[in-house]
Amino acid sequence: MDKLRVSKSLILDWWKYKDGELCGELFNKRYIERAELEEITSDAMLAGQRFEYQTINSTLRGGVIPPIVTTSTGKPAAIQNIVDVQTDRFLKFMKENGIELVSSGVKLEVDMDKYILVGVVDGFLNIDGQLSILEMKFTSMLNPVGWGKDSPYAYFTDRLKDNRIHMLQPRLYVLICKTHPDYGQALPFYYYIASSKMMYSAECVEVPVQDSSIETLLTEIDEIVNDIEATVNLGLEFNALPEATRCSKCPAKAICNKKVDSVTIKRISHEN
Ligand code: SF4
Ligand SMILES: [Mn+2]
Repeated sequence: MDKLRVSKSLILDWWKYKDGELCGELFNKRYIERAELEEITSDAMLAGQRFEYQTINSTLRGGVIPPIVTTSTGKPAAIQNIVDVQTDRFLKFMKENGIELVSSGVKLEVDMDKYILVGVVDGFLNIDGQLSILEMKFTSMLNPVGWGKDSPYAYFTDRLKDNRIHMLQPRLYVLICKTHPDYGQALPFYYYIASSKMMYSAECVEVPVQDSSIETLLTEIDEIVNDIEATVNLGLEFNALPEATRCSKCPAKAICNKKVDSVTIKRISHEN
């Protein structure tokens, strides 16, 4: 097989697959066959893309500018108003703290011999002369109680089934910069998180990443790559989870021969 391209989403999807929450055939199509899949977007995702464009000039593939989010009648959607308010607050935050945006949407790849590490850094910042990594989030999960609580795979806490907080993205991106010849050092990592629900709620969080935690991540990635390669090299299949509702929303549905759309019979035992 070709060298695996190990990204944040590959790792997250692998965890979901191992937890029985992601169809193995989708994993196979996306990361092994690297097939062209449907793009499934929601208003929340479009708003997030537009937010990153208005704040740090991030464009879509091919330099396409994400349009403002509109309703079906073509008027700006309510969420676009939140994007605008949050954009002003971000620009004010940058100015007040003397932070400079150095670059945005930077694609990084590092050949690790056995696999390739890949990541797209939302932005590089200059904070008091220190180059730093910026990850932007526009999310409904920022709330006074703490965010990322609803999903075990939320990007901030990456709370795994064993309740471990993984912090995958900061660790992975710091690792990529450290091993990338253009950077060659562990850079500070910042999240800027803007709420997509409460227009005045936003925060900037620095996540310190120790060398030891990068070493642990490298070991974890090694194990994942070994597991995936063993499955492929032994000619085994990834466990598919065909089920009508799941398949109907699946980005691989047009090219998947395991897809089901019929009603199946389930047996429910109710007697002792
Ligand atoms: S269409 Fe169904 S079986 Fe095929 S990859 Fe998607 S979820 Fe899995
Ligand atoms: Mn982002």
